[in-house]
Order: sequence, then structure tokens, then C-alpha cells
Amino acid sequence: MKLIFRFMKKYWYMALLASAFMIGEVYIDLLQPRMMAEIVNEGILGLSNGGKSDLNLVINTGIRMMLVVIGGGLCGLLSAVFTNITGQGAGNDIRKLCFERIMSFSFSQTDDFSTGSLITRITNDVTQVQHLIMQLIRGLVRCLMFFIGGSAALLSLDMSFGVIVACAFPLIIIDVTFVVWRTNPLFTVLQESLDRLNNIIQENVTGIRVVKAFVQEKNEVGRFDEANQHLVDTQFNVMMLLSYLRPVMNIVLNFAVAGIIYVGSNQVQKGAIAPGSVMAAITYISQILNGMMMLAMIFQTLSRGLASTKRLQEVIDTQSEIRQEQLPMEGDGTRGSVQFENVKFIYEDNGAEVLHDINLSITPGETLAVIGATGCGKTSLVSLIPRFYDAAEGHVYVDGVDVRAYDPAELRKKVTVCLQKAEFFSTTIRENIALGDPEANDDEIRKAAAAAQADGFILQQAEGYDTVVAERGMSLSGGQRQRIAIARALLKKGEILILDDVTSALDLKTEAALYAALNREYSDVTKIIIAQRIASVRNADRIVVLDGGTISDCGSHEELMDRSSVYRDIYHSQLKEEEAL
Ligand code: DUT
Ligand code: MG
Repeated sequence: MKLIFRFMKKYWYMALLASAFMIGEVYIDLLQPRMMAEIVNEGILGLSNGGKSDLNLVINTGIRMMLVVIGGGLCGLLSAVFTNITGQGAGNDIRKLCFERIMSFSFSQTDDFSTGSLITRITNDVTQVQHLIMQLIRGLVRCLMFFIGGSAALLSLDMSFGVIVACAFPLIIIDVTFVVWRTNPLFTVLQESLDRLNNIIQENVTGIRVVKAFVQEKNEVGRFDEANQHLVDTQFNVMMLLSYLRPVMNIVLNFAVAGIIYVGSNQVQKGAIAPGSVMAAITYISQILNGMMMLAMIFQTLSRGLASTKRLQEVIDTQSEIRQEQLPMEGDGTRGSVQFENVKFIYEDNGAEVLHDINLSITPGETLAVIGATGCGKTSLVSLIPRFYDAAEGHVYVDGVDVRAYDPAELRKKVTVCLQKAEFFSTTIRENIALGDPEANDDEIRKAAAAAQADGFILQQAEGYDTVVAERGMSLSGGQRQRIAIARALLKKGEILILDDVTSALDLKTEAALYAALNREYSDVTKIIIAQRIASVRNADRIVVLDGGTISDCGSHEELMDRSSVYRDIYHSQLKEEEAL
């Protein structure tokens, strides 16, 4: 609820207007039975005119009624407009804040929520909260007005009708309470099964190529069906419970109407009330009870909306773990140095200890290569530098300052990572490269692309730099994609450049040209290069051999050939592969 009020604050006057117009609409609805009674009592039966009907009165009142109805419609329309402004506005604000939060999440926080759940929250849950807000300012007012105003109008006709309201009221309350009580817990389940379904859809749509390549469509459809069935079952249960409402309500309503007719005709015979007023009373009782019935709908939206509010609150309350910490900011005066000090790293979501006892010092401008078997922790090691993850123990320093002391955005300006898997946005090649520096001019973009050995093939594309690439970069080959990603990283001009296995899809000649360009044009940048092939790393200043989650050795190619058996093993196995070719 806190969340809702917080976001409605900005629109309080809109909400107030919406409620005011709603009150107007209901007031007019309640006025009509009275005018109808007047037509019957005075116009037709002529009760105060000795039984002489009065056609003029019928016409006059009829016209008045029509005008009033138009006024009521206008109020209803305006109320709906202001309600929408409030609901959409607040919903939009919540969605924006959630999106900002999600953008600030660390990788492990995103893993914790799961992407599917985050998508459900920002779409479906926000919609539920919007419904809730709209119900609060419209439905609740409407229902209370019908109940209070309707009862007042009914009792003002004849106090003896009070008995009927007093009998019907508890029955409806019991009905509503029962349904609300039973459906309430189901809404959380409902959102969760929607999460699960969205996760499956998301995985399969983004991974459709793999699914098809491995002919897994049947399996995946099965997985989808299962999750979908769960959703359907839950929804069915909710609907079943809700369907108790109507019949009970109808029975109560019919009895109430019969009661009004019975009490009313007695009163008419006693001369206490006019026949037209009994007609009005029948309309009032159905208005009152329908108002109560709406209460059930409101409670339903309320519990659904509250379940969603909780889920959104979770997102909003999750402060990014990657926050600047109060640590000394004095550096050692270097520009582009990195130190690992007794670092241990664990993936929190599965508890896997990936790295331990990492001690490493990288000097500015150095080219450091990291080599090691697949899965040995190379990517994990370098992701600690831009703080994609935090070390479990020990410290990582950039320019002599603990990475935790930096504003994350500042740190990531210094450290550029070219990820193992190149991600693209569905826009032009130029803009995909310019992501590295949105202010860069064409010359700078071309220069970065040239160093990344990408300029040549980009110019060969149909529209050169303006060629639009697909989201997953599918219109390009693997090696082309990697080179565009490298160009993007080079354009950023950080102090430290991390290339995570980005040259694996390049032929040796292109790779050599890339390294030559890096040494020539980016000599002051510290380069950390992860590679699988010895050929890619042998010219690096130093090579780190990662084995069993720790640094087994570090030195130049010659030194390592001399003293590291792990390195020699890698070397010989690759040599054999080459010979075998
Ligand atoms: N791991 C996780 N969770 C993750 C990522 C990796 O538990 O989100 C595990 C898998 C692996 C280890 O950490 O056993 C190291 O993974 P990393 O990606 O660092 O290995 P790599 O050396 O970069 O492997 P590759 O050469 O295949 O890129
Ligand atoms: Mg890796």
C-alpha cells in the first residue's frame, strides 16, 4: 500500500477529481428512481390531484430525467478520464522506477530474480497495480456511495424497508468474505506461475536457434505445456471461486425484491406510501446490493493488486549490491594498473568456489594474457575488475584504489570489457560501435573499426556503416560480430582493455593484425587478453596460466615453456592438433 500512495501522491488532485465526478454520477443514478416515482405517483396516478393524471407533469419530469441522465453520463465520462490519467500516470512512474532499478542490478541480483520474473513484474504486475489504483479511486467510491446513498434514499421512502437491508446485508458480506478469503492466496500463486511461463517463453524465443538445431521443439513445447497448464489450473480455481458470488447474490437480490414488494404493498394499503415509491424502492435495493457485489470485485482487484505491489516493492527495495563503498580513494598515481590481492571468488547462486588465492599485479600499458582450460575461471577472474561481481575474499585494486571505492560508473569508464559473447542491438553497425562512446565522430569510429580489423568488411556490407544488424547480430558471421564488438570496446578508450576470448573466431592472420594494431595505437592501454590458443598469447608481455581455480604460473612464453608443465601441456596438445590438421 505504501508504494501505491507514494506513486499516487503526484496525481492526488486528478484522483480527487475522478472521485468527485464519480460521486456526481452515482448521485444522479440515485436521483432517477425518485423522479420515476414522481411520474407514477403524480403524473399517472395523480395522488395529490384527486386521481387525475397530469400529462404535462409526465413530460416535464421526463425531460428533466433525460437532462439529468446526460449530466450523469458526462460525470461518468470525466471520472473515467481522470481515473485513467491517475492510473496510467502512477503505473508509468512505477514501471520507470522498476526499470531503472533493474538496470542497476548486479549480475547476481538479476540471476536471483530470473529474467522472466523481472519481465512479468514490469509488465503484468504493473498492470495489476494500475487496476488497483483505478478501483480505489472509482470502484470504492462508487460502491460506498451506492450503499450509503442508496440506503438513505430507501429509508427516506419508508423506514420499514430497513428490515430488508438489515437481512440482506450480512448474507452478501458472508458471500463476499468467503470468496475473498479463498481467492486471496491464489493470486500470489497465479503471478508465480506466470513468471515460470514467461521464463520458458523467454528462454525459448531467445534460444530458438539452439532449440531447432537440436530438434528440441517437442521437449520445449512439453515444458511450456506443463507451465501453461499450471497457470490455467490456478486461473480456473480463481474463476470457480469467483463464480460462487453471482448465484448467491442473485438469490439474495430476488428475495430482497420480493421483501420490498411485500413490505411495500402492506404500506401502500395502510396509505403510508405511494405505489410509485415502491417501484423506486425496488430500484434502490438492487442498486445497494449491486454496490455490495462490486465490493467483491474491488476486493479481488485489491488482493491481486496487493500481491503485485509486493512483488514490485521487492524490485524497488533491492538496492544494487554494486554500490560505492566508503573506502579510501587515494590511488598510487598509476593509470591503468590492476592488483589482485588474495582474491577468492564464489558464485553466490550456486555456491561454486571458482577462484582462490589469486595474487597478481598488472602494470600500466602491459599486455597480459590469461590462458587455461575451459571453465577454469578466466571470465570470472576478469569480471571482478569492472565489478560485475564482487570478490568473496581479498581485494581487487584499479590504479591502487579498491574497486569497491569507485562509483561503479566511473570504474566502468576506466575498464572496458569486450565480452566473450558479442551482444548487439538492432540498429546500424555505426550505432552498435558508437555504444562505446556515443559522442564519437565518424573518423573515430572508422579508426576503432580499422584497428579491430573490421573496417574492410563493414565497407563491403550493402550500406556500409549504416547497415542494420539483427538483434543477435545474425546477419554477420561470428568473426565479424566479434570484430565489431572489439571496435566498440576500442572506441571507449578506457585505461584497461579486457578482451575475453574475442579472437577465437578470427584466423591467425587477422588476429596478428589486430594485436599489431593494438600495440601500435593503444600502447598506453593496459590489455588483458583471454585466449585459448598459445599462438594468440605468445607475444604478450606476460602470460598467466590459470589452473584449478588459481594462478599456477605467470611469465613470458619462453619462461613458461621452461618451467610450467601445465603451459607445456597446453602447448604440446595444441601443437599436436595443428600437426594432425
Ligand atoms: N560458473 C558459475 N556461474 C556462472 C558462471 C560460471 O557457476 O554464472 C562456473 C562455471 C565454471 C566456473 O564458474 O566452472 C568458471 O567459469 P568461467 O566462465 O569463469 O570459465 P572460463 O575459464 O571463462 O571458461 P571458458 O574458457 O569456457 O570461457
Ligand atoms: Mg570465459
